[in-house]
Amino acid sequence: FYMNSKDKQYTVRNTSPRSITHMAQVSPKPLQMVEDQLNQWGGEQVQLQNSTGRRRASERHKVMALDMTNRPRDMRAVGQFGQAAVVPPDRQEESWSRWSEGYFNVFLSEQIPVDRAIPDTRPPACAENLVHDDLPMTSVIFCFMDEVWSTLLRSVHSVLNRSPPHLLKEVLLVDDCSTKDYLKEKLEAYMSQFPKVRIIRLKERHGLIRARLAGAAVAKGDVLTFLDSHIECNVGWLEPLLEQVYMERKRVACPVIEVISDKDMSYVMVDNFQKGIFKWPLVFGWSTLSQDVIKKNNMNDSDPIRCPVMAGGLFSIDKQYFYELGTYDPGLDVWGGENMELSFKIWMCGGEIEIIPCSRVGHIFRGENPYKFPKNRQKTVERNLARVAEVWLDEYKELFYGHGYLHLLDRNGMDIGNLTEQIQLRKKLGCKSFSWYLENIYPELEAPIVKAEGPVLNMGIRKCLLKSETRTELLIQWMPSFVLQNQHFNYSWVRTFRQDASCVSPHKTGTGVAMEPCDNTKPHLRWLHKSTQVLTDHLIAEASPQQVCLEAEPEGGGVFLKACEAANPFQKWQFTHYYAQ
Ligand code: LR7
Ligand code: MN
Repeated sequence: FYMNSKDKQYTVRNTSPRSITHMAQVSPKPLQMVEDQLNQWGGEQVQLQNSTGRRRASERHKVMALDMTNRPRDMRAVGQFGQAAVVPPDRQEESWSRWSEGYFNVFLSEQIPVDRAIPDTRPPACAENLVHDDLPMTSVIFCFMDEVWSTLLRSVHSVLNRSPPHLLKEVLLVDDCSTKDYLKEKLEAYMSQFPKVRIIRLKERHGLIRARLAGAAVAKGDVLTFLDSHIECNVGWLEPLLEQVYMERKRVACPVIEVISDKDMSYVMVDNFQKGIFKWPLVFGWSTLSQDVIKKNNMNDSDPIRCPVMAGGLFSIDKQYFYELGTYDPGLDVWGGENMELSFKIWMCGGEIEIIPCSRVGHIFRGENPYKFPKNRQKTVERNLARVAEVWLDEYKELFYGHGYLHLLDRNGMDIGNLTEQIQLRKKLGCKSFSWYLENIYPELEAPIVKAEGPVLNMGIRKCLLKSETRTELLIQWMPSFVLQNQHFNYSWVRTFRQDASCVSPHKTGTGVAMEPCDNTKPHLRWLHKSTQVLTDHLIAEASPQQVCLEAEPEGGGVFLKACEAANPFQKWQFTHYYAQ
């Protein structure tokens, strides 16, 4: 499943043999060793990579990855070598008062050189990796909205300083209609010293999704590399990403995202063997590969890691492939969900996503968004996720809605926009189903849509529910020795209580219960059933004003609705099977 990609990765793709260069001679330095590093750099001369020189594979040249910051101008500068910076006692207040400008230590960020050195955190094995010397060029796209000046600059400098010039086509800065004066006035002047940097201004606020698309639309490189605007690219970050995309054009390559501390701006190395995953309701997270998986696949810490989903902010993708995939859904607004959308699209439509451990980029993780959402933040994210769920999740969208988003399903007042184009796109691309994705790409996620199923036993009368074949009413009958098909019900994440396409429904008037065609968007078809195998509970009609429960008639074989009573055994029902959640 996880590839040990040595063979695949470095065999030459075309028939004409290409020469191969050493990517980088890595000298891994744990963070504690920055002092040693400092001494070392003070002494021996380190040769910079001249990446344009072609080398034959037989030559075993030690080549340093390009790092223009490896002999920093000011070795003693605040935050130099990625070390923690300290706010002087008399500036504490100032530092706190500026926190909300970016929701990180903006004061310290300003003190730190825009081209500081950071520790080379690549795993030692990266030293053995080779890359082709005719990799495609990339356009690096930063979109930003009111980004802090010093971090935006440091992001750009880190790209310029640590990317081989022959691989960097341009740096595109897409201003998503920032309000800050410094971003309007000073940016052009500052960036004019770098011929590769271009600034694109959006006339209205679009959010990061459409802002990235605006960058992609004018990009001249063969590969698009998206980055957040508060990052620092580490030594040798670019070559391994481009190598992966080059070897397999449908492969999307992500760097390891390391941490730039929001408090002291130190560069913190992250653990190895992490992959991007999601939990319901489509919440991104990291998951560490188990020792079993690592052993079974004979993985070392420099091997690519296949990811069910990407974090979203940092990745390289073949430009043509990005357009073949139909880019992002342009109907996604401002922030959120686009990483899920693109991840599902990539995997389900024939591509793949990998984290490349030899590529490392630091990112400032912030507690809050430093910009306003034109509409409310929660509503925006919900709407984006609902679009993704409707287009990509098939029947599994019930799990998404069931985990706290039932109000979206009802669509009262919520307009998630037109999805025709996205649905057509999925068809046109001939993408696989979401159940294929779960089975093959994310098998660890247990995703049963039904929470409980089988014959439903009433604990008072000790008989099972039965759907009448001639009437719409539900009946109760003695439990037979074999299971009748019309005794088989299920209870799902969207809280429907159903048999095939018929759902249990309370009568509009009266206390009866009947079956009607299922429709997930109808709130009156929802029931609450909180139960495990041992603990039985009530089936509660959620829509009714006072809580009413399904109750079995001790005599007569009928069921009806009555005010809930905690201790009434005739109101307790148990399904035969419950699924772990
Ligand atoms: O309206 C906006 N316009 C923008 O241009 C809102 C944001 N942006 C810019 C913003 O300035 C920044 O450069 O878009 C970029 C991402 O915004 P962040 O930094 O506020 O997002 P984040 O880091 O909190 O969130 C992660 O999830 C987002 C979901 O939409 C995006 O995919 C981000 O790129 C993504 N960031 C990462 O993957 C970095 C690692 C985080 C993790 C895990
Ligand atoms: Mn970010």
